[in-house]
This record gives sequence, C-alpha cells and structure tokens, in this order.
Amino acid sequence: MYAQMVQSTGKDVKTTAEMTPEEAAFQARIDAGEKIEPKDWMPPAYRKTLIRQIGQHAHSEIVGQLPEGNWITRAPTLERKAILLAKVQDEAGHGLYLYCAAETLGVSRDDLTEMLLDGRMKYSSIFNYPTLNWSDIGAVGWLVDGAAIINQVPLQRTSFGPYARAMVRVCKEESFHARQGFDAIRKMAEGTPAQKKMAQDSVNRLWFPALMMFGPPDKDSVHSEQSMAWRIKMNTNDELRQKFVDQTVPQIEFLGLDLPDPGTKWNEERGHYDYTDPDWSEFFDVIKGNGPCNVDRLAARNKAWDDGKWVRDGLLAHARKKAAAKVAAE
Ligand code: FAQ
Repeated sequence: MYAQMVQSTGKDVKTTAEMTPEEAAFQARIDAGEKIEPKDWMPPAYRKTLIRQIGQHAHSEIVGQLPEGNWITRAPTLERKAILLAKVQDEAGHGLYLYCAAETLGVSRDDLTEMLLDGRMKYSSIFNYPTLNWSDIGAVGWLVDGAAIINQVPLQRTSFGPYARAMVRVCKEESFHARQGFDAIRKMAEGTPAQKKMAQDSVNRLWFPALMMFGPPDKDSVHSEQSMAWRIKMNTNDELRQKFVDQTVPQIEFLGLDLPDPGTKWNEERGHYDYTDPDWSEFFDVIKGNGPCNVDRLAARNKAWDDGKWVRDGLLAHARKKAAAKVAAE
C-alpha cells in the first residue's frame, strides 16, 4: 500500500500562487514555526516524505545495531563490554521511538518492517561497511554517532511534532555514544605502535563513508528543497557535511593521527576546511544494494524477523484470547 511512498516527491516546490488554500494555510503554519501534529491536515506529499525519512531513520537505528552488536562478546574489558551493550540497546530504543513517530502518520510498523526486509526502503549507507576490529568500534562511535548528532540536533526543531520530540532524547543518548567512541579510539591512538596503526586504519577506512551519511551533494539531492521548505530538514546535506568536517578534523589532530584525506586544508577566506568529496559513484552503488555488507545486513534482519515469528504469533494469540474472554464476560 505504501510502496509509492518511497518514491521521490520530486524537486519542484510550489509557489504560494500555485498552492490550494489548504496548502497555503499549512505552509503559513510551517513558516510561523508551528509544529504539525498527527491529526492536523497535511499535504499528502508531506506525509509521504515524513514516512520515508522517519522510516529510513528507524531502519538505520535497527540495522545499525549489527556492526557493533557483533563486537559485544569480543570487547577487550568488562567495562567496554557494558558500555557497548548499553549503546547497542540504546539504538534499539531509538528505532522504537522512530517507528512510533512514523505510526502516527498512518503507516504500520509491520508495513515499514516489510519494506525494509524486501529492500523497498533504505537505511543509512554507513551500515553497509564492515567493522573489522575493536578499533573500528571506537571509530564508529566517534565518527558515525558524531555525524548522526550533527544531522539530528537540527531535527529537534523539525516541523513534525512527534519526530522533533523523539529527536530530543535520541540526541542526548547519541552524545554519550560519541564520547564513548572517542574514548575507545583515543586509547588505541595512545597505545602501542600497532594499536595506533589500527586506529589510523579505522579512520582511513571510515572517513569517506561517514561523509556519505549526510546524503548526496546538494546538486543531486532530490528531496532537500521541498523538505527544507516544509522544515522537515533544517539544513542542506552539504552544510551539515561541512560542519562535520570542521568539527572532526581538529579531533583527528588531537589524537595525533594523520588526516585520512590529503585534500583537507583550512580555507581562511571561507572560514572552513576544504576537503575531498567522497566517491559518489560508490555511494550510489551502496544505496542500490551493492555495498560490502548489504546482503549480510538484510539477511540478518530477515533471519531475526523469521526467528521471532513464534513470539509475535504467541502474543497475538494471547491478545485474541484475552479479548474473546472479555467479550464473553460482558
Ligand atoms: N544512506 O534527496 P536526498 C544513525 C537517499 S544515523 C542511504 O538528499 P533526503 C545513528 C535518500 O533516502 C543514520 N540512503 O534525501 C546510529 C534518497 O533516496 P529515496 C540515519 C541515502 O532524505 C549510529 C536519495 O538518497 N540518520 O542511524 C543516504 O532529503 C550508530 C536522495 O537523497 C537519518 O536517517 C544515506 N546516507 O536526505 C545508529 C537521519 N543519503 O528515499 C546505530 C534522518 C541519502 O528517494 C549505530 N534523515 N539517501 O529512495 C535525513 O536527515 C535525510 O533523510 C538524509 C538524506 C540527510 C539522510
């Protein structure tokens, strides 16, 4: 039913003159900074865009548990294990808030899950890269959660109420995630020469995939213009990517590691770091399903869904039995 919702809503943004009175009144509410709530009237394309973005965001949290969950049993100390376990559990919680926010728009969590499992909906490109060693887990917390924070802090002000409110708690938890990641990689960077080499290798491999998290360059972004007019997105992809580079380069230098991109250079005139763009053909290939781990990630989610069927069936049977007993007693 919602298959079309994952399709692009196109680049064209209507002018006020082209809007219906309902659409113009809706846009005026957005422009006045009002929050839109689930029962308010909204243009169908606004609803579609939100279901697509919130749904993909929820899927990213759930699929994003896989690369780190894989290291819980191999964390180097009990303390690191407890921290990683808490972080991975937090990501499940983020997925749940986001699925609930999407459900307020009239799509069921089961429908969203099916669209993830059969590949109709996307999740963040970053989770299609492998975590090869413990140092990668530090780099994921620091770089991936760090990028997620930069993307999500503005989303606390997004125009759809339930999404904005979910982001408040998510951002608090993401800050802890990024700090624990930085602490883990700092330990590696300050360790033996072999450990420092591992830290460098993690940063080298994950730097460009982290830059890709912010989406394609603005000129190729299908949804940005309309999403910004509706204040679903508060910034363009390139603006947030630049913010990430400016924030992270000094951190890499603080760790005593080499910058993974030789093209990184402070630009006095712009007041920002210049940097080399990621390989965008690789990005588009990954989001089409051809990244190093796409097949494994979807196989793991499908297996979890299939293995959990007996639990869902049992819960449903129990709920039906309770409902029938209630009717009989009335
Ligand atoms: N990966 O027109 P745009 C996390 C797609 S954080 C895959 O620019 P938009 C925390 C896009 O969907 C990660 N696909 O799109 C964590 C569209 O295709 P479609 C999740 C991507 O929506 C850490 C097409 O390209 N965060 O999980 C990506 O305006 C550690 C054209 O792109 C969010 O989802 C990508 N990176 O801007 C968890 C944040 N980028 O749908 C566990 C909310 C673009 O038409 C462990 N989302 N595409 O088929 C957003 O802010 C936006 O959706 C963007 C993309 C910025 C990601």
